[in-house]
Amino acid sequence: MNAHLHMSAKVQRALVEGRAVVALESTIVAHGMPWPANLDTALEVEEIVREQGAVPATIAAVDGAVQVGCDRQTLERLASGEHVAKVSRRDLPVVLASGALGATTVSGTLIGAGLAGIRVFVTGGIGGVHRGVDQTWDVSADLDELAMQDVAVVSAGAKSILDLPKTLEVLETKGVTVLGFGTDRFPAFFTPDSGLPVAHRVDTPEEVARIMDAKWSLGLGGGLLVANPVPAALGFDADAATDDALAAAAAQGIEGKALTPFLLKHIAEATQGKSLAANVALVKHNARVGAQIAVAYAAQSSRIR
Ligand code: PSU
Ligand code: MN
Repeated sequence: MNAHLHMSAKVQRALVEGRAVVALESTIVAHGMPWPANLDTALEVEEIVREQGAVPATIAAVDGAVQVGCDRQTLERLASGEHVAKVSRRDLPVVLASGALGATTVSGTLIGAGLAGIRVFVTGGIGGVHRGVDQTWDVSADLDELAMQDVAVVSAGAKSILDLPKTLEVLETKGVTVLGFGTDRFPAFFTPDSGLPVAHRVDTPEEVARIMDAKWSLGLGGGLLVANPVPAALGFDADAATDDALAAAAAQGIEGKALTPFLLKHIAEATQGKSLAANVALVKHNARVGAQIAVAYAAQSSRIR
């Protein structure tokens, strides 16, 4: 194995034996949620994955390596640390060379999952094309990485702070297969329906597993986005709070990698924690569905082999 890639014993064994493994990101822990909800959620999400019969693998940059499968102590450091780097493809070499602790974004986590051979990855909501892109050129590296790695990402659509029509256009251009899980509509993170259609609908984990196999066995590399809506009871309209957060970010000159964490924090405060509760709920929901997809894909692969 490469000196810059470390797998936990549990994850390595599961992969060798062809059992279901689910990758989890660490930026949501370090920068996406406040302490201690972030640690509680990270631990509960891992437990949900186990309950469904899969092995969780939280990915981060630790001691100079991409760590695939974090222990509790590392999760605690990620959740409580003041100076944890936010790591996408661009940042990864620098953070690895310095040995600093880094939380991987969807893009950074996709790299780790791809290197380890993990085919399913659960997050909250992916990054995408930011509003006002004509001025800022701010397009998340998540979209490029989704196109490059052979991984199915389960997410509650893309974050509602984004320009969702443009985000879907870029996904189409890059050949990322977007599937509505139990829905014909693209979800918008805090709400189950963005008003935009998805090209393809699926209703079972087995269907997703068959689509994954069709894509990769043919050599059509790259990712899939399984868009899983937030449970309706917990979804809510965050439009007003989002507009407010965007105005505050513009007034304070917040941009680049600081923007997404700033907006999420601002919206959580403006909604008295309602958005945080929805965020926690949708990640857990994604973990359940993602683990079921990983189990279905592992079962299907063992039949094919
Ligand atoms: N999903 C969440 N909360 C988050 C994120 C996703 O529920 O905090 C993070 C992911 O790590 C994603 C990142 O990759 O936000 C996008 O950041 P940017 O827009 O700077 O690319
Ligand atoms: Mn950006």
